[in-house]
Amino acid sequence: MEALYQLSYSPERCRQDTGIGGISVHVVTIEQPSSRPSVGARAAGPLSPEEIDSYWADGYLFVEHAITPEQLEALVADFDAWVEESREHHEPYGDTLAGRPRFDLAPEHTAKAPRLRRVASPVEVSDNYLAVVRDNRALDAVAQLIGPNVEFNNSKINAKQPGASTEVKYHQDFLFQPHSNEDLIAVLLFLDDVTLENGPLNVVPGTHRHELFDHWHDGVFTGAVSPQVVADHVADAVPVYGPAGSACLMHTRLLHGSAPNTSDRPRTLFISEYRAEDSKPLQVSHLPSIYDGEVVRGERTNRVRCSTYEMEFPEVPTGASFFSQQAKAGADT
Ligand SMILES: O=C(O)CCC(=O)C(=O)O
Repeated sequence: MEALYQLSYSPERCRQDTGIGGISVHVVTIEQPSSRPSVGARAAGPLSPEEIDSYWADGYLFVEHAITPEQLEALVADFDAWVEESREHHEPYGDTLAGRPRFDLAPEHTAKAPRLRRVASPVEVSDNYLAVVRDNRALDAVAQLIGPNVEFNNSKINAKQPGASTEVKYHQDFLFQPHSNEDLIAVLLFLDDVTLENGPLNVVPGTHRHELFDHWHDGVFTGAVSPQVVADHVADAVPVYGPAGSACLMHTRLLHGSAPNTSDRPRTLFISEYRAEDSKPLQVSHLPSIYDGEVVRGERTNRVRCSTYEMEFPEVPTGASFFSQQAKAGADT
């Protein structure tokens, strides 16, 4: 299908003067565009114009059959082998480029009931994972949305074994990875059927067009928004679920989180992040990879494109994953 789709760019900017205790405070709200600026020809791909519009309006898109059945089978087989291997370990293990453990275990992990909750950069230890990040149908969709030139950024597996208490607190991915512009998309690929009970991703549609929320609280980078932000938005959250092999494409500014797995079925996501080739990282990666910056669609242009925003730089994690950062947020965020 031909999907050359030029979208117009008209950010609205409004300024309010607010009097607080006799002090005049200038609150600047930047309403982000609901569509991407036109930066050359869009790539052709699997998404219809309506799906493209829906992505830019809501900040996410659910896509079925994002990989082939053969790709799914290979990814699941490798992950099952890692879960078996984790039975022999009592604490996070393996090495990554960052010198942190590759395989992260939840506190309740035992040999009998393994709770492997995170594999950092599986592409470095599995040809099957590497082949999928380099070529899959969801990536074709990403190229339509932020391409034609697309770079791989990072990848990880987030797993919730049956009954796992693992919860992901509400956050925006961009607050972990400032770039020169915000054309970054996470592809959250379902390696299991995702249901309402096994800890689906919950997203708050439209929040990618609003502010960047602070993820620092009382001088601590918690990797999560404040309880007040959660209270303000949680009623609008929607779960994203569907059969294995589906994917959720998510804008880097979208507010999202996910709940513990209360079912007897696992919930495993393979999450790959991609960025427009002209979006340049402004800080060392929180999830370094030898494949970071590989052009996976289109070509290298040697250009940088900048958008306007303000945020505090994140803390680069020292633990096995961001779960240890989010643990600092307390139980109520
Ligand atoms: O594993 C999940 O449910 C959500 C993952 C997530 O929010 C993230 O990795 O940014």
